[in-house]
Amino acid sequence: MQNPSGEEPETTLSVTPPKKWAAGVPAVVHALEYSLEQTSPKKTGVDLLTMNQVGGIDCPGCAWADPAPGRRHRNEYCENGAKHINDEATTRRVTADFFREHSVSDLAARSDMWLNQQGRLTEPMIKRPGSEHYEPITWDDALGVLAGELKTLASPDEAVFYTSGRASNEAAFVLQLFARAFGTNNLPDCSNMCHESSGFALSETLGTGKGTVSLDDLHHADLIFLVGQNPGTNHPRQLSALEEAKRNGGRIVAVNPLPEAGLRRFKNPQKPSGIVGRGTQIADRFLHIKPGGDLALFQALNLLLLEAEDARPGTVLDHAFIDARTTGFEEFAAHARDLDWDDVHTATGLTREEIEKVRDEVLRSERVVVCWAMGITQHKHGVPTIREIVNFLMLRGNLGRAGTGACPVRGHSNVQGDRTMGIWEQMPDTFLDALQHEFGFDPPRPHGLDSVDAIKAMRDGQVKVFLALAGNFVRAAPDSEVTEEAMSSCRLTAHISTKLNRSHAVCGDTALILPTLGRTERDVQADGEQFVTVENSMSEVHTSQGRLEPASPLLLSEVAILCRLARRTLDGRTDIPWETFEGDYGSIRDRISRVVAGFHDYNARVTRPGGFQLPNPVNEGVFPNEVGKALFTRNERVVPRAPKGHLLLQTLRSHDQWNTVPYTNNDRYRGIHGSRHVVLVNPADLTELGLTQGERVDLVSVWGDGIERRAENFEIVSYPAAKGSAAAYYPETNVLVPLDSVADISNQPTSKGLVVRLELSRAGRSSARTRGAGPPGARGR
Ligand SMILES: Nc1nc2c(c(=O)[nH]1)N[C@H]1C(S)=C(S)[C@@H](COP(=O)(O)OP(=O)(O)OC[C@H]3O[C@@H](n4cnc5c(=O)[nH]c(N)nc54)[C@H](O)[C@@H]3O)O[C@H]1N2
Ligand SMILES: Nc1nc2c(c(=O)[nH]1)N[C@H]1C(S)=C(S)[C@@H](COP(=O)(O)OP(=O)(O)OC[C@H]3O[C@@H](n4cnc5c(=O)[nH]c(N)nc54)[C@H](O)[C@@H]3O)O[C@H]1N2
Ligand code: SF4
Ligand SMILES: [Mo]
Repeated sequence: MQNPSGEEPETTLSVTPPKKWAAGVPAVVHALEYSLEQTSPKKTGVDLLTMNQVGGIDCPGCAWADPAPGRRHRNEYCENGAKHINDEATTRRVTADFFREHSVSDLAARSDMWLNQQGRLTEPMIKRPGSEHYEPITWDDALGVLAGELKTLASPDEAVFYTSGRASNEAAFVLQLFARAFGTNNLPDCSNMCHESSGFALSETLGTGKGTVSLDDLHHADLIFLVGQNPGTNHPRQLSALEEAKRNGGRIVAVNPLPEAGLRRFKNPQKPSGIVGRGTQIADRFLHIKPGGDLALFQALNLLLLEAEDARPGTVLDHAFIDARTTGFEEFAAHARDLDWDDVHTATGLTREEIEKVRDEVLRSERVVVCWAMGITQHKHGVPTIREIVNFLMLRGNLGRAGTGACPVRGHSNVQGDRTMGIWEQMPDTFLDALQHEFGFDPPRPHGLDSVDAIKAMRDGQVKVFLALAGNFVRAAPDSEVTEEAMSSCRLTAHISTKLNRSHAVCGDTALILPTLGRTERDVQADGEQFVTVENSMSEVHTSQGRLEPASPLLLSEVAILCRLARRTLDGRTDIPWETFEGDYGSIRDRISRVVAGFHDYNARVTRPGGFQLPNPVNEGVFPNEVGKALFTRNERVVPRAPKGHLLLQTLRSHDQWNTVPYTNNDRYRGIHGSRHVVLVNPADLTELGLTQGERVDLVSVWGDGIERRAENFEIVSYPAAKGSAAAYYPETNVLVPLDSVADISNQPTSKGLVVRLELSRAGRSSARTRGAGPPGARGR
């Protein structure tokens, strides 16, 4: 499978029919294969048995919730969770010798997979200006260099502090506290590129940016919509919840341009029936929607509900809910009635009859939940689409009751918690007031830079220092070439990381690698062994405690690195007790309990089995938005179109990757093996475009700034993608996403719905090496 250096070169692509079911025995075998590849069997067993158990490690994978403590399986994890944890617990090591051997430009020429597979980072390293190599540095000196650079800035706003969603609540709270005490709100995060559209749409309409649904709600829903998400790959244990919902009589409507395996059948590997049986059918109804058609779909459904109410007054809409809890219904309804069914058909590719069948499902259902993820948020009109989903839920009072609600399915395991802790460039004044009251300094009030604006500011020379708490910014961000130039133009870039990635190689004049403990590892500080806390997609807050020996004795915890940096940088400018925080994370949680709403008695409540659930105002009938009521909205009509000869491209995840980190070149459920440089296109589109499966094409994105963005040398796979659409993997295709192509209102990059054309490849295939390496795998501009 892999050569000794860990690289898995791209081999000849082989394509098999997409799978009709997810999980089952192959999932278990596959997870085990990756585990054995990365760690010793003993270690694998130790980790996995404590994963998602009371007192154990929170899975570092996605943010899906755990069942109540008494209802957990002995193996409460999925294939991908097992892969993620073993990727962290790998026995491979990146040492000082490694950096002596590999220059920065050598590293920049390697593939994402190769970089990740070198193993865990083991000691702090510095690349000095003009040098081609990282060299070892002591922690003291490394933090001294970083603090020194921060102190020379003309303004605190010349620094940016990025967070990726694996960071714990404690680390996140300390980072935002440090940034604000330093004097800036420049706190971009991966959420800017993920669920930002959900946050904006939900805050405006409901007054909370979070989902309103618990696992129990899902289990007891009559009807669940899965819109724009691929649970079999990205939230595998969601399938167990869906299976339970179906056992309770629930039905499922899946809406997706791709017939994803996890939307079809689920063979639960934790049950005998999942091993020998046919598994559970997941979607009762599959809407093969065109990309970006969801706004039109929900507008059409809403019109059909209004018309059903006209036909049988008093039987369809929940007037009690609408009258008591909402505002704007009349204006919404007037707008909703003015709908052109031809446009709906063009936007969705669905017939009126198909949509009417879904309306009938809705009318038969007392309790409805809508789940969504990147297939919605990453479109230009992600915010209006989510607002329209909220309209849809409100019409029949599907909010705030058991078995109902809005479920934005979060990505990273603690991305929601990081936001709760204040990682956001736009935290409201109430939060900043509480910080001020607790810590006695004046937090800056102007909003800071989000991810897209941070890139622009770096590019334009306004930001000089970039510090990342986890993540891989240059690969996660859009317009790879612009982002790389922006990052390289910084005076200093520093990364608190567990594993090597491209952001260490494409770096500032001075660059620091600050290696840190992962979730799996024992974290011992002055006051003894520590645990951290996290919040899942359903607002449950609980502990996570690693048990493994750290990958290297030189690792510091995220909290320790940040506290030491804060002390060095702020020179006693505040009386924040950084040293106490570092020694005892309970002392951080004490402060959180006084600053963040819903966290009273944090230390006591979080150590109860299963932790505690944060209150959701919507479920208490309260809507803390500007109007104090749930808001019906009137949303524009959008018919996404690609000019003739073009397709709408989505960039998405394979089954074998964690965001910017591919584990293998396979995507088992979609039947893709041996290569990630593939583009999935509907056979009818291929005929129209005069192309055939197996041909090599460049993907060229069309954007009105005169710059050519090109991802080279992708092999065509004929695939049942919705007509007019194409799909290819992220991050190889990030080069195609223009920095200015963002979602309205949320400023989230449009990683879905890009207009592209396919040109027969100019480059041809030079060698397996160039395809596996040279990361963007692409050339632009
Ligand atoms: N194994 C694994 N798990 C992960 C991750 C990972 O990389 N690997 N990443 C984590 C993170 S950070 C996140 S945010 C989540 C992401 O979870 P997902 O949102 O499931 O991620 P994507 O791979 O982007 O898939 C988007 C899905 O939306 C569909 N889609 C695309 N465009 C449209 C559209 O216009 N309409 C509709 N209805 N559907 C559309 C796609 O076909 C695809 O099924 O996963 C998390 N979990
Ligand atoms: N084109 C396109 N672009 C996208 C997306 C897309 O669908 N299409 N999706 C977007 C989304 S939803 C997201 S969330 C972002 C993801 O963007 P990021 O969150 O920035 O990227 P990740 O790949 O999750 O980061 C992986 C790195 O995190 C570090 N790491 C892992 N675990 C830990 C830990 O415990 N502690 C620390 N300190 N470091 C750790 C490792 O060094 C690893 O290399 O990408 C976005 N970009
Ligand atoms: S569903 Fe998500 S949180 Fe659960 S085990 Fe799998 S990757 Fe981890
Ligand atoms: Mo995400």
